[in-house]
This record gives sequence, structure tokens and C-alpha cells, in this order.
Amino acid sequence: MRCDRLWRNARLATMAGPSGAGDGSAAMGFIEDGLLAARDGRILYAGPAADAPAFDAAEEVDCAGRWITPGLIDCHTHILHGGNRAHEFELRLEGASYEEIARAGGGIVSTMRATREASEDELVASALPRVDALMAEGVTTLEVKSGYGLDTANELKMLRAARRLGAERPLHIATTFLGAHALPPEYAGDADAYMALVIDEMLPAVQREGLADAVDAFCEGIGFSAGQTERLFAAAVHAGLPVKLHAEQLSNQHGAAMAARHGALSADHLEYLDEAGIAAMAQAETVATLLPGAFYFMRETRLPPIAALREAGVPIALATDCNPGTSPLTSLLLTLNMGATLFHLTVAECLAGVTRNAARALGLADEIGTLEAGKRCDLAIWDIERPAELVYRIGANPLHARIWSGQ
Ligand code: DI6
Ligand code: FE
Repeated sequence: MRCDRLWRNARLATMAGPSGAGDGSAAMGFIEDGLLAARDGRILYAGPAADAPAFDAAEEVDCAGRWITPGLIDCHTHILHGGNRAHEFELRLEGASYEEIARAGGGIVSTMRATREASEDELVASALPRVDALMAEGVTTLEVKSGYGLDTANELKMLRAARRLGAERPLHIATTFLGAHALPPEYAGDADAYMALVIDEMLPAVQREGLADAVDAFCEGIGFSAGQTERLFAAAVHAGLPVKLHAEQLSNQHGAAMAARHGALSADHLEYLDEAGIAAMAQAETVATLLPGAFYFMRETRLPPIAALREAGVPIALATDCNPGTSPLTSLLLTLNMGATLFHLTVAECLAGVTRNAARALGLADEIGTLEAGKRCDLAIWDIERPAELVYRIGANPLHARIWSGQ
């Protein structure tokens, strides 16, 4: 059988183990003497060398026993933004809280100002070093949210800039419209009016240009209520866009259950999630995207209900939440370590969280996230003896090669 490229002598973590395979090598789909073949940017075969058909390959790579995993997926980022918030970090070190800073006009609104001032070119240029840091660790798909424009022109500018990241780099970009991230000062005291603008003007404009793959909101005391968010979600679903939600990060607003009722791809953060929220997510198969970088940086002490999520069979994803205010983090490998150390996830859960379940959180489970025939050939090839090393080490980057769409 003809193929473009063949990787031999590889150990594979397909991340496609049978469900119910437990928590170890079976769940991660380990294959010791593995072979992977690609054609036209797709995986043609990934499995034991002994079972592979005879391939006629244009190019062959000897992996010398290295491990291949699916290319990593960072499924929740605010990587595009103007400026940074190092000064607010200093204020927090002196005792100010995130909410106090936000209510005093800092926080998301200070990044909004810097983002409005930046041109589309400048936004792209300032994000690229952060994007490059993630790619250097094997990231092949990146979700990018808007949410620092907070008016129609600037939200569109952010989403156009987000799409351009995917033209500037060999990387799949999934864009998320987060117009309902914070209340801009011109709408102070009137969140309902701002939400109406998001629904009646921004969302249709975003749809006309095909700029968003999903719609998100910040459902929080300092963000939008579950009722306000529900109006947006009804409009998004009506427009054919999937939804996801920043839910239960700082308090329990019952946002995750509301999101699940709208078939949300994911509910994210979830430190204050309750039993009813977990049950609703399990029923809707909504992914729980956990963001240990924000938990760490905010010195949060309340853990997301990991054991209950696991018990209920809610799929768990992990992401950087890369943003200037609560998670200035550009390492998905460090995020894996935090998932294990701070959130008590197993190695299998951590790795599924940045592959298979991250793909589900983006609605891309048929395209990416596992090493299976038919999926895009996005790979990370690692200089490691066992996949646990990806979770175990702090500050190491054992990436040997990154393959995107077979290249
Ligand atoms: N939750 C977060 O952690 C980020 N956005 C959100 O809704 C914070 C964004 C920021 O502070 O700039
Ligand atoms: Fe976020």
C-alpha cells in the first residue's frame, strides 16, 4: 500500500484504548513495537508493526524506540491580548485580591484597553512567541478566545487575528467568541444591555464572517449571570454554533448545569461545581476542562470535585488558560504536572486531558486527539522511556519532533 511517510520502531501511546480499560497502559493504548503510516496528511495505519500491511513509503523514519503520542491540544486559551498584567501581579503580592483589582477598573478591562489599542498585526505579533512556546512542546491544535475587545469591531479584530495565527504557523486554530467575558466600562451597571449587544450585533457579525467555531462566556459574580448567559447560548445554538462556558471558577453560579442543558462541549474551571452540575454534565457528555494554571496562580485552595467527576464518568481535559490575568502560562507540559500534583489526576487522565478529551472539548473528536486511521496525522515524538515522564518532569521538554498534518 502506498503512503507518504512511515514511522518505524516507534512506541505508540494511541490514547485510543478501549473504554473501561482502566487507568494504565491499556487505557493509553500503548503499543511497544509500533508503526505509523500517513497519506495526504491523515493517519493510514497506527498499530503493531507485526499487523501492518506492506507499505510502499515515499519516506521512512526510524524512531529508534522513541514514543509517539497524538499532537497535543491546548483547548482553552486567551493567548491573544494586548499588554500584560505584571503590575497587577505585584499588587496582588502586596495583598490586593483579583476581584478588588477587577472592580477598581483593572483586571480584564485593563487588558481590554491594551487590546483595543493594538492593531490586528500587533496582536498577532505579540501572540506568536507564546504560540511558539506551546508548539515547541508538541502542541498541534490551539483554541484561541476573543474577549478582550468587548465591542463589535474589536471582537472581530481579535477573531481575525486568531485565524491568522493558523496561517502564520503550522497549527490548527479553533476560535471561540467570548464577547461576554466582562462588562466594558461604557456599559457599566447595565449588563443586560451589553448582553443584548453581544447577542444582537456581535454574534451575527461573527457568524457572517465565519470567525468563530464556538461561543463562550464568563458566568461569574464579576462576569455574567447564568440567566444572561442562557440568552446568549440560546442564540448561539440557534445560529448553529456549539457553546462552552467559564463556570464555577470563583463561586457557584450553577452555570455548568445550564451549559450542559445547551449541549455544551465543555464547562471550564469548575472549582465550585456541585453535584447537580456534575450530573448534568455527565448526562450531556460535556467535558470538564480543568485549568490548574489559574488555580495555582490565583492561589485557589478549593479543588474542583475531581473524584466525583471521575465517578460520574465526565471526561476531563486540561488546558493552560494562557491569559495575562490569572494564568500567564505557556507550557502545556507544566500544566500536565500541575494536573497530577495539584488536582491528583493520574498519568492516563493527564495525557487524555491534552489529547482525546481536549479534542472532544473542541468538538473535534473525529479529527484529532488519538492515533487512529483516518484522523489527521498530528504527532508528537518524544525522547522518553515512558509517557509518565511527560507528566513527571518540571521544566523539561523532551520533544524530539512535531508532525503537523503529516509534515
Ligand atoms: N477566567 C479566567 O481565568 C480568565 N478569564 C476568565 O473568564 C481571566 C482573564 C483575565 O483576567 O484577563
Ligand atoms: Fe479562561
